[in-house]
Amino acid sequence: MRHLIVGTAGHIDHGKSALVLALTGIDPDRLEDEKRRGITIDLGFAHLDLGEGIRVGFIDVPGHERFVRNMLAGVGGIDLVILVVAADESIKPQTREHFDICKLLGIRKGLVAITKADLVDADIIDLIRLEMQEFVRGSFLEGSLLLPVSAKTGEGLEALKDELRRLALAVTPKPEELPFRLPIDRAFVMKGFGTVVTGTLIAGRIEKDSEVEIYPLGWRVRVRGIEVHNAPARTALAGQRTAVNLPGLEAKEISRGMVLAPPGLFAATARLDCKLNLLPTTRPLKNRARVHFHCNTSETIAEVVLLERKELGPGSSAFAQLRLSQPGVFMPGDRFIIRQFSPVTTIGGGSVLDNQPARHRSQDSTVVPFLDILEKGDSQVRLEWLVRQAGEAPLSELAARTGWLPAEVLRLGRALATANRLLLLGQSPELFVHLEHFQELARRVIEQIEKFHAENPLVAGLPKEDLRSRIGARSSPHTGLPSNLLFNSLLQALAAQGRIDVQGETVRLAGRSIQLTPEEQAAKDQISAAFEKTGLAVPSAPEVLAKLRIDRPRAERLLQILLRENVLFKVTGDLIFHRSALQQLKELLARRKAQSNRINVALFKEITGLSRKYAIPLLEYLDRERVTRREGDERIIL
Ligand SMILES: Nc1nc2c(ncn2[C@@H]2O[C@H](COP(=O)(O)OP(=O)(O)OP(=O)(O)O)[C@@H](O)[C@H]2O)c(=O)[nH]1
Ligand SMILES: [Mg+2]
Repeated sequence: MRHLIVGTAGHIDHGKSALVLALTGIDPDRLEDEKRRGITIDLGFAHLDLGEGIRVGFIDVPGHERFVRNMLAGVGGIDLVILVVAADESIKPQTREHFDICKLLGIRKGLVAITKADLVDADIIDLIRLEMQEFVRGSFLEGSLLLPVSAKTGEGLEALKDELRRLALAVTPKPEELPFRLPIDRAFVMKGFGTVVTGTLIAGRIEKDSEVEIYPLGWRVRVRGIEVHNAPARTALAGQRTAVNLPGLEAKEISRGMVLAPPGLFAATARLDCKLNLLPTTRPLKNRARVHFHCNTSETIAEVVLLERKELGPGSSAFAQLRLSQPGVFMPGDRFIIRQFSPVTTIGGGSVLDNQPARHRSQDSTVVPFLDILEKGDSQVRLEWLVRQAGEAPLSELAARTGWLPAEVLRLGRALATANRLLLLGQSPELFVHLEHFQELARRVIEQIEKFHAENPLVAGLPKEDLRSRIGARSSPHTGLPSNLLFNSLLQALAAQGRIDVQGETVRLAGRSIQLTPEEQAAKDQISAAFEKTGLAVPSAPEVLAKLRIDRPRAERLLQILLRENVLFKVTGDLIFHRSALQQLKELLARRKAQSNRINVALFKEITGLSRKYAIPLLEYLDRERVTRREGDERIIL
């Protein structure tokens, strides 16, 4: 089965709706107002089985100049256009505007229907034919069929169906292998069913009973029912006109322009980097101009920030950033239209390149080359550059930025990892790290540790967290601090290469020991000896240090080294003992144990000759060391 969407286009009253009715038997004008006034106001829908496994959904658009915005909500999803021109009127303003829109949206195929053929003579038809040939020259419709038809007599209708059948086979089907996306064009309440939303499924497939999210509302809900072309279905496929029944929601809160997509996969954005094309017939577009922005079924105001120049001339193209007044879900490759703020006329369009760009600084020379790659590169190259620009990016972020299934992002990521462009760290969710970013961070880690050692010769190493903020501080604005996962992988890799040592929370260059000058070594020995000499009866550490002829900050650092080397032990606060003193104490207790394994504070003071001030902290130290164990007022010697 092939599913595709055919749209009408053309000036008001040129017979678009009458043609759809004549082809399908379904009147696309469904509103009471439309029937009464005899014009189309909003989008109309019909469908037709063309045989040979081809099902066509029709989107009939209004031709009235005031309703171009409604036309734009429908035309985004179409694969083929029937450009309608009335034989008795020929080309009119909305013939031009609708056709411009079709060109800007990148519609690739279609035909010209010369309607109301029953109203004019054959030589007039020939004249219109010539005019239309000229009109479509150089466009996607050049060389396509120009067919006189009449909704009244049925002339040309079979030939038109034949041509649609032929074109249908040439159309690239909408991608079923992407996450589903249904830009909503209508939301209403159906008696007995609740809320129903409709739209053209532009990608993927929606299953009955699956969970969906309404973006940007963030509402998640289970699909109770699906209809495709007014018939119940279990699954809706890309390219089908789809109605989805969503129970328990307020239809009022859901509006045209919102998007149904897999829960949590995408993110609504209010900033887009794009390639912008201006129509040849417009005035130049100034930097920071405000325009109406139309993409898929959504519409909002946008500020255009030109990234390459101050002004965009008629008929030219450039990269630009659009700042939207309302966020929406847009994916790279989505086509859009811009219309002048006032008076409202179509002035250009383009395609989305990046749906999560930064606010670029004007002197940032990396922006244009980056967008160039997003515009021209294949999937793999684009993915590599998205990761390169971010430095590191989780899988979920890349799925939201590309519009691909996470499995596809992972597949391409693995290929890039094999080609030594990326590293994939962690598992479910995977973290993508560009190899150049990893190498640059590794270089900075070494650089920062070296710098630290140079500035702090008497300190063994620096805490991990310090190091992380030091290497992150000069990181690019996109990345900030490296994530824990990336940072730990960096340390692991560098340790495995034998370049650094990681001990607990401290990092240092491999093989690095503290380098002391002979003078420092002598001072260190002096401190050690001072503590050794005083044995158990030590005064507080500051008092010991005060007696030495070493300046205080340096003495403190040397003391730290002695503590780290386990020459000295800190029992509490300022109470520090030499290793040998504590050894003697343990031996004393061992001898005591030969008589009795119980001891109390008084006895301890007696056998050690210590005052209470030292006895209590030392006993607590011995408890911690499991030399003794407290039991009530006594201690057991273990
Ligand atoms: N004689 C004749 N009249 C036609 C034909 N097709 C449409 N008409 C008449 O032209 C008028 C406009 O037709 P519609 O189909 O409503 O035109 P439209 O292009 O859909 O107009 P909008 O949707 O408002 O842009 C109606 O009165 C139709 O009856 C035709 O083939 N022959
Ligand atoms: Mg109509």
